Amino acid sequence: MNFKEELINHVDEIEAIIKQYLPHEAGFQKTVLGAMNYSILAGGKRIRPMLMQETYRLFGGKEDVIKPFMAAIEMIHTYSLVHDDLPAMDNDEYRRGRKTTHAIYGEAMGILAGDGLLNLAFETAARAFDISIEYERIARALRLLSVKAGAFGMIGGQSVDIENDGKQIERDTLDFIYRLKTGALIEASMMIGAVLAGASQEDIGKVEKIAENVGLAFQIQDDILDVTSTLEVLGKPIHSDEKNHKITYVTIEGLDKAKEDVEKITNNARDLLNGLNFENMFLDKLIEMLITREK
Ligand code: GRG
Repeated sequence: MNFKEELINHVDEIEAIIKQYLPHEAGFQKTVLGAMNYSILAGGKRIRPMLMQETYRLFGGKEDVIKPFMAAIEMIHTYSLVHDDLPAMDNDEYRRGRKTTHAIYGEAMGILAGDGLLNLAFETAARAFDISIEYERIARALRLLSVKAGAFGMIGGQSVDIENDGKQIERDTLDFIYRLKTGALIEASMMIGAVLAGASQEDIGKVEKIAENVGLAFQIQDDILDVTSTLEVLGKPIHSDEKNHKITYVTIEGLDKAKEDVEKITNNARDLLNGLNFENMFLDKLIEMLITREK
């Protein structure tokens, strides 16, 4: 099996795990449950649960305890996208090639679907206590999930991003935004994998550093793709960063340096990964793929 086939199999496996934890669309609140399912089942690369599972495997993890956390991280990621697309934030009508949640269900239901997914994420992650008696590891993983998704993680990054919208920001502000807005959930994904597999404190610290690099490379690559792949709006091709008037790594450093830096940062992550006393070839290839991806 080549890497691409392996990747497809992994995504299929992850989709099946996520579906296991989704609500049935029944009862008086079936509209919000439908909106939650609509948003999480819209596709997506499932990179965060994949990084989590592969980091768990890297440190020898073989149990089902990782599964509720894999679903939970994708629920949190999805809620962040649903809220990011709202009129009060990016006001986007399309994502992943289909209508955004609020465009279908209305703004109020978009807010509630995001809130519903965030709460469901913690309810789901807490199910790990029914699967394993490694209570201390699970509690540490839950804490990581809350911190990295919260005001000292993704929400903090998004807030600084919103506050600086349309302003001429410097590299240090951009770095802060990227580290938190994009990086924090990637750090949570990989660190939770390590924690649940029982990795040492020293190795968990190394994983945080690897994930920080992966998150940064991933976001810069996203900026590059924004420039190199065009969107059609009203029949006219435009670049998505042009649409949002955003300052990005590419607008500050230029396209060539951005490409160079993605490669450097990714290689740094891979060197750190290969310096551990554990090996996971698939994880290494997955990280490499982040710089060659085209969406
Ligand atoms: C609203 C609290 C709150 C946070 C929003 C994730 C986010 C923070 C905003 C989305 C906008 C954006 C470009 C964020 C950077 C992270 C990023 C590249 C998200 C897209 O993740 P992918 O590419 O998406 O993994 P898929 O669709 O594949 O799941």
